[in-house]
Amino acid sequence: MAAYAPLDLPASGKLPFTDYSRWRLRVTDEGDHIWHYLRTDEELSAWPQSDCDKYWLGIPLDLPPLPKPTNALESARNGYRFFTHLQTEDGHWPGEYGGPMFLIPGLVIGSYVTGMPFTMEERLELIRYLFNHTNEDGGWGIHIEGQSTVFGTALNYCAMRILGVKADHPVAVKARGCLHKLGGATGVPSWGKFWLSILNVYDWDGNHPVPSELWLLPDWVPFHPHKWWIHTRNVYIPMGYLYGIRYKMEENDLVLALRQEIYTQDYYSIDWPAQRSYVAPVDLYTPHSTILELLYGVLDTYEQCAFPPLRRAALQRCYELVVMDDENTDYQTLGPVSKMMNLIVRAHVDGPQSEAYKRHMERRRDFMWMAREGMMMGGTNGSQLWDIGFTAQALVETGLGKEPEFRESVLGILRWLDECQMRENPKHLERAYRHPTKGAWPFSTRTQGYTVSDCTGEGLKAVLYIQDHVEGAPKVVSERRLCDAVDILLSLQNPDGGFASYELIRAPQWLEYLNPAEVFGNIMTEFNYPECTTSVITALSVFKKHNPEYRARDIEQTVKRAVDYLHKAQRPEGGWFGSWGICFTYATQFALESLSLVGETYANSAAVRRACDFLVSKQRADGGWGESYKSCETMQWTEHEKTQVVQTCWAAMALMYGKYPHPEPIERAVQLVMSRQNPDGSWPQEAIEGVFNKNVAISYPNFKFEFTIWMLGRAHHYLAELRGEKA
Ligand code: LAN
Repeated sequence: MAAYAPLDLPASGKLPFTDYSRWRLRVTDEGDHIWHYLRTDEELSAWPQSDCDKYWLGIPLDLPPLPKPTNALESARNGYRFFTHLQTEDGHWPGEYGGPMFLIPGLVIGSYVTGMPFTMEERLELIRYLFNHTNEDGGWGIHIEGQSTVFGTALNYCAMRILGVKADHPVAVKARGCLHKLGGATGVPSWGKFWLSILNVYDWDGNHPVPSELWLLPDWVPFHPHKWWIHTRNVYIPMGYLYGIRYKMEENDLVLALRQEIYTQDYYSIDWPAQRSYVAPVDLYTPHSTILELLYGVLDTYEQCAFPPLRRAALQRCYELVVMDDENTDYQTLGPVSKMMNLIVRAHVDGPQSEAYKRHMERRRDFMWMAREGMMMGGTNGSQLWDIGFTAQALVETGLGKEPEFRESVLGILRWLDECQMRENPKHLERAYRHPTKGAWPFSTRTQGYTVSDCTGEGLKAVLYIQDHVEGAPKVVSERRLCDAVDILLSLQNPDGGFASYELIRAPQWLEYLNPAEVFGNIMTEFNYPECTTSVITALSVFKKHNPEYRARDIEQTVKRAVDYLHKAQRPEGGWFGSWGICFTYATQFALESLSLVGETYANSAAVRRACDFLVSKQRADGGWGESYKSCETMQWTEHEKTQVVQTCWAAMALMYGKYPHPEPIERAVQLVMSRQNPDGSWPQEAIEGVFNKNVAISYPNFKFEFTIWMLGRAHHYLAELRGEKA
């Protein structure tokens, strides 16, 4: 394919492959992020590069140094001064959302097999990102900080080759060497087997079945796929379709070449059925259970004689579900993996002339983010609401939100929050097995449009904080809409009191034994999460102060049961395990925030005392905290080699929520965080902050502003109070 012709490239990705002064981020009315490359001088003079563009591209902002802070509040203020440079006109903070290293391959393979091109600049910078994220051994891991795996290396190798890197390029040679050392692509985990089969460089016979027929079962069946965790089922719907038709790219020179390059044996001599359950040991996080293996035995046999009318009906059903997700999200779909799989299904069924094809092609760009080290595929179409929610609360709680200097910024936040709340349920609700959305806030944008429990909680809190505490702020979000948000929150509580991520827990937890994706943990069902539960408890408590009448009894009971759940979820060592941020530090901060709102403190609660003592025991000699993403994998506290600013903030916030009576640990945390601040008010990027599915780390680069500002501002007042002074 000419659009993907091989390229002559530099030996490394150190220097940009494109002119970085030409990249611009356009924010659409819906809050989506689209990176453009300007080609003409007219365009360049009509559209100057903003500070936000420059920051994310790694171009120095050349801001003058700010007055050196003499206390924590001044440091927070300087931090916010810097942060306002990154706020866009519509009021929010764009940000990169990278980390996972299995998303570019989906983007590239999906585009390639459906004939969707990239611009030359996109190709070059995607390649450069891959170059810049190789490990020492030449391979890639499942995320940017992880050791090389077959999943990361086989898929990114193919992506790189499709994008135009020649087989004899030094980066390709080294990556191939690494892949071969790991045993070659036969041992790629099941999601990798799938992508390579789509590309026609892995035989479909090397895959266990992905039975689309499950969607024909009656809804009440305990393991019916509509009860699976929404990300898992939304991946397995298009996957089931594409497996069912054994979709594959036509053979071409590149396909034939890749078959020679990624294996350690002759492609045509591979025993494919023997590879179905084979996954390289470095990749294995959740090995198949015996029950799953037995089930696969049955399914492998069924597949030999799949009943054609049944298969057709099942495929039709999966196709309908794909279309409904496309229509509900304006072709963004729920996430980056389903995005590219749905795209292939629609390209196949609807064809390249269809509206669906064109919209899908356009919407790829919402996920493509330009960074200093090249172009990546984001974990979602951004973390817009999540970032703005924390920023709003940081501003109000520190008092910075009241300062005239930041007034415009705060009002911008409120405008954005107002726009972002969902006013309606999705077009396809019950038929698409969706939870209602009216009144909810999503993680990214209203168009993506999925309810998330804690995003609704943070969104609601952020609005209430600004509308009720910033003088003169217009009440743009009406009481009715605030109540709609409360209704959504109340609808999401599970019987044992906790809150999960997108929906109620719909399936029994034994379903986890059927987890077919060897690289993730806890993906089959929703689970309760202390983090999500906290956002809901705190939002409801804040709302209750604002409006003591609306569903007062429901709120009271919900909060009570949620707090009971939190108590039960505390670990014997004193912390809470975090599923979405790293790790015990993250979740313990949330849990203590909840407990503080129901009046539990170090003085009166054994749980809070245990938690604070646990955190204090982890404080380092330099005054900070540092926890590695490995804690999330192993579920045991694991120290990071370096102290981390963001985690220091979480730990110090936790101590303040718990009303920890001794000032020293908090003072030392403040010192550490202040000592790492740059003269322009910013903080440098440190280790990765977030996580999902236990095994994948994901970046939240705006956390280094949100939680620093929040913690420093709060600590200023807290420490003054402890010392009996007036802040
Ligand atoms: C996210 C990001 C945000 C996150 C929080 C709001 C922080 C959390 O409290 C609830 C769950 C949620 C919404 C979440 C779920 C899983 C996501 C969407 C992600 C971690 C971002 C990327 C990830 C998604 C599953 C990535 C695609 C990979 C697959 C395995 C399908």
